[in-house]
Amino acid sequence: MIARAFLSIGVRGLIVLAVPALGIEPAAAESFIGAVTEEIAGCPAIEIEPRTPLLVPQLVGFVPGEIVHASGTLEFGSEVCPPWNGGALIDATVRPAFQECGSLVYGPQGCTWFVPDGDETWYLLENLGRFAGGDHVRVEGGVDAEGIECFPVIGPVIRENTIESCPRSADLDGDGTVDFDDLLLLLAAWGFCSPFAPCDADLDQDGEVGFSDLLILLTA
Ligand SMILES: [Ca+2]
Ligand SMILES: [Ca+2]
Repeated sequence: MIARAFLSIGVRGLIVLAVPALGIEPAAAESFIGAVTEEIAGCPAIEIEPRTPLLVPQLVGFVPGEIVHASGTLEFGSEVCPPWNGGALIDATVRPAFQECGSLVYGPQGCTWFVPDGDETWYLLENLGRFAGGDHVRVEGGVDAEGIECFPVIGPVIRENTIESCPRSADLDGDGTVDFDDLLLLLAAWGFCSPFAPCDADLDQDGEVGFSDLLILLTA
C-alpha cells in the first residue's frame, strides 16, 4: 500500500515537473460568435447557440441582438458569476462579428487584402491560412476598426479569424437570380484573372474566366 501511494505521488510529481518542460500552456484562448442577450445573474452574456449562453466580462457599446465575436479563456463553474454554473469567457475581448465570403487580393507592400463580396472595404486578416491572392474564401472573426496601415491603404483588421474556401455564386450581380445580366458580366470578364483584384466570374476558381465557368453559369 505504501509502495503504491509512493508510486502514485511519484508519477504525479513527474507529470507536474514535466508540464513546464514541455511548454504546455494552461489554457488556450477560444473564440465564439453569438448574439448579445439578457444579463444572467447580473453579468453580461452572449448566446452562442439556441439556449446556450456564455458569460463575458463586459459588453459596453453593444446592444441586445447584436452579433459579436468573443475570444478568451473558457471556464465553467459558479465562481465567475454566482450562482451561474455554466460557461464563461474570462479576459475576453469582444468585437463586432464578421462572417462573409469574399476575395483575397494582393496589394502593395506585400499585404494580402480581403474584399467581401458586394463591399468596397478592404480588410486585413490576422490569419490567412493556406490561402493566397485570387482565392475566394469565407472569413469569420472579430472586426478591429482601428485598422492597420499598409501603405497606401489603411484598412480594418479581422482578428482571431477562421478562413475556409467559399464557392463563388453564378449570380454575379447579386440580384437573387441567375440570368442574362449575369451572362453578360461573365463574358465581359472573359480571360485571365489578376490576383490584384477580385475575379467574381471565375466560378471554378482556376484563375481564368472561360468555358468551364460559362457551363457552371448556364446550369445554375
Ligand atoms: Ca443575377
Ligand atoms: Ca474559371
